Amino acid sequence: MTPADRPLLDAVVVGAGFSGMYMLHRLRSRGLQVAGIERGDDVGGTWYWNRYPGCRCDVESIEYSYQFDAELEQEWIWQERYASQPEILSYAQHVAERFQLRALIQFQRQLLRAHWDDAEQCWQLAIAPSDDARHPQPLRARFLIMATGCLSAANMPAFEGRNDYQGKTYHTGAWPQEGVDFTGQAVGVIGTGSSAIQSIPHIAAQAQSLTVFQRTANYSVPARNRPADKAEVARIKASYPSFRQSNRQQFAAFGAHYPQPGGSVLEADSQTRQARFEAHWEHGGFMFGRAFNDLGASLEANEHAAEFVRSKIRSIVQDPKTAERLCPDTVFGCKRVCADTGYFETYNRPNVELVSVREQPIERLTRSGLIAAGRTFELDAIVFATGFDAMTGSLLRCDIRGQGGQPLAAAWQEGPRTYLGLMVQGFPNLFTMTGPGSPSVLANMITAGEQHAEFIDACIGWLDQHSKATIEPEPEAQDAWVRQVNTLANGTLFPTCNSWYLGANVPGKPRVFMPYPGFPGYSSTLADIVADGYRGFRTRPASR
Ligand code: NA7
Repeated sequence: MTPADRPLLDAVVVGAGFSGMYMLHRLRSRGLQVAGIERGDDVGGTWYWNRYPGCRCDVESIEYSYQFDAELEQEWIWQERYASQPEILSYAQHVAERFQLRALIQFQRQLLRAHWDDAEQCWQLAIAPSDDARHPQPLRARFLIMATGCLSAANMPAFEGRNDYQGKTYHTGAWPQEGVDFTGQAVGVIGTGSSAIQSIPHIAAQAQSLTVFQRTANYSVPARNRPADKAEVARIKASYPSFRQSNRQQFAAFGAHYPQPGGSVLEADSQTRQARFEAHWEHGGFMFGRAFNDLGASLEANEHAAEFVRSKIRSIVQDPKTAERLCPDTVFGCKRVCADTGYFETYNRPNVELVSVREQPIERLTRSGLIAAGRTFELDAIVFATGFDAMTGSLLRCDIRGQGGQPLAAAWQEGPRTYLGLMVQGFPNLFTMTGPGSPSVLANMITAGEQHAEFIDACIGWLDQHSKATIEPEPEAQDAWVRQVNTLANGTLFPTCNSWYLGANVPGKPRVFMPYPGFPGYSSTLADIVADGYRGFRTRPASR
């Protein structure tokens, strides 16, 4: 088959999580020929893969849902304050059925290659079964839309002896569908990020023994999960549009109904300070960081929140040495704060041990366990709760080449460079949903995905209306955008520690702050750019 004979679609959407599903829905509604490509055997994205015990969203269920369809919004009833992974996956499946999306999606398929064909003004794609890259199928599309998620490329540290280990290994982000029974086993968990903090209490309750290998202590606030409050849900649903509208004015596009920030912690007396922190701790969830309005702005202010959490850890964890090891010394909130259920309490169990691998890292895996902190551990199973090659990992694992055959990996050698987190100069008609340089992980992800789907849909409509075949950023607009994201990030405390926001969790990854801080400002920028005829973008008419 010559390239010109290959089927030409209007768009291929890679990934059938919340962003990809809505993107397909929008483009099909516009009458375009679209196809979805999905690695898994069903929809759900993040919520399809992360099936580890205890997995749940840290954004409240009443907020973490689509808002594009009023009937859908009203008919779906969330069971808990924070939805569990199975419930969110059911919701994704419900949406796929309700809007008949599955027919558009090729499941268990991966995008291997995407090469821009300047003569044909389209993307030449190679699609293969998820588990077999040997016999890819060709496909062509005018637009390539990557909805591959920000936290979907697992980070597996390259420990020496990785292949020697004979026990079972699991990554929290690729958990077996059938679940795992740890009964009677000696289990090791590597990592103390959100996935570890959620799963550890469950694994500890089942396993014979649990050893947690911690490199960096993490802040966590009780989630205070509970059954959904029916009266509160009814009240919010009765005025859902205005609830959504007020959320869109929030820094992270959610949290309008949480207690609003108090004044400056530095100006509060010690009694007010303590009372306010206590109230927010009792309220639960990572909106604890809103107890005062300057916790994210000044190190001195931040230290008050940090010390409050440390005092809580010391009061919960009975063994003083373990408690000290669990006390973080980083800036509160520079890594995403975790919301837990019984995490610190788990260290009071006799079958749980915390091992610090900060000074003496994990040396190697052995046939029957691992060596760390100068000790040998015998383990039946090792859980890698080691996170993700965030934001860029899922884009760079495909061989994407733009104009002149330039690989995306080369264009991003010194860190991702985008315009609006949506497009990359030199890669025409490639859209990155919730890409680096957009609010993405610093926002309600479903809202951020919907915003991008609507932008991309309207943009394609505008191009067709104006008889344009291609669009990409102007180099100057992209440079200015990268500068703006950096300037905004440098005005916060986010860059002060080694987080995945900075790519600092993956050895060798350039240290660049990737998400755009501030959803409302971003929204008005998008609106202005559209109103200005897609300012900062370069378009070309059809070449023939
Ligand atoms: P995270 O938050 O990136 O956590 C990964 C954890 O794994 C973290 O504690 C890391 O320590 C640890 N880690 C990673 N590599 C190693 C090695 N080589 N040795 C020891 N420990 C290691 O990922 P999660 O899956 O928990 O959460 C991701 C997001 O999902 C979360 O923020 C929520 O938004 C939902 P480190 O801190 O880097 O020292």
